[in-house]
Amino acid sequence: MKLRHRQRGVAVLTAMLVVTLGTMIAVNLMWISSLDQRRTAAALASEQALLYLQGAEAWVGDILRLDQIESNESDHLGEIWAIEIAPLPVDGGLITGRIEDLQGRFNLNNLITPQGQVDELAKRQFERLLATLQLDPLLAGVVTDWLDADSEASFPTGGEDATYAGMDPPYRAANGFVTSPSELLANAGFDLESYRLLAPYVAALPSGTRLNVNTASDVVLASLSDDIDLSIAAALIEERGGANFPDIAASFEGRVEADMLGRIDGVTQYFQLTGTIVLGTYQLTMYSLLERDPSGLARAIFRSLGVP
Ligand SMILES: [Ca+2]
Ligand SMILES: [Ca+2]
Repeated sequence: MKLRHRQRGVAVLTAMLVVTLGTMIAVNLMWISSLDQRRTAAALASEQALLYLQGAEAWVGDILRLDQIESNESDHLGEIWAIEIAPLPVDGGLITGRIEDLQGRFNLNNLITPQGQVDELAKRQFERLLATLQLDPLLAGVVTDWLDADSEASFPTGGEDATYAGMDPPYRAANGFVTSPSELLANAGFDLESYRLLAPYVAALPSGTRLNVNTASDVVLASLSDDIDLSIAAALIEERGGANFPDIAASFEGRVEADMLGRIDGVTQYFQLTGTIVLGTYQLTMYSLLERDPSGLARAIFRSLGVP
């Protein structure tokens, strides 16, 4: 009688254990499958978003090609590419975007010539740009060191391996051209605040580009010469109106050094598309650096997600 009672107790316990184990396995399976579902949905959304943004990029390439065919003699802010793209509804979401002329900014890689030498004229221009923004002009030496091949620090302020070896964690100077202005954040003397101040006025393009004065802002125009302050730059922008300078040489001769005159222009080869897509709860921003050739063909030579 006692034995049978004990056996029944064991049987009940075993049954409870089986039920508990079964429930645990079922819950676990449900959790895994719902995670899988979420993961699949996110992967699908991210792939879909990328495809949509690449579609937008092709569409923008077409806008730039048509502009080249219709008006290859100048590029300015009154042209159709410069107009903010109206939000574009797509299946399940919305795309927004804008095209910017990156040659209206100071090209950081111009600090070094394509042959690898420090370009003193560009360095002085960068010093003026920093000064206009009330940043330390000596940061120009730091950025030049980041780009130049050697490891000899600029005088009086520079930044080479010796500087960065002391950082936590330690790293080394790139000693090569930058692909994104955000690399400045790794440069000694830059913090998020100074970077954010400078970022709208700089670009990372192949070395040797000219500045498009038709699209340059007052801060960038003021970097061209000690004789152009912000108020003269504002007057120059007034002069070009919503379009281009009819005669760039006439507007800038006497205001900038002869060498600098050869570095300004009214046309653009490099544009940046900033495209953002929202698909349900998923959002993605892609930055495309577009290079337009003389025939008008624009292709992406660099793309980045999240950070330009
Ligand atoms: Ca044009
Ligand atoms: Ca260096």
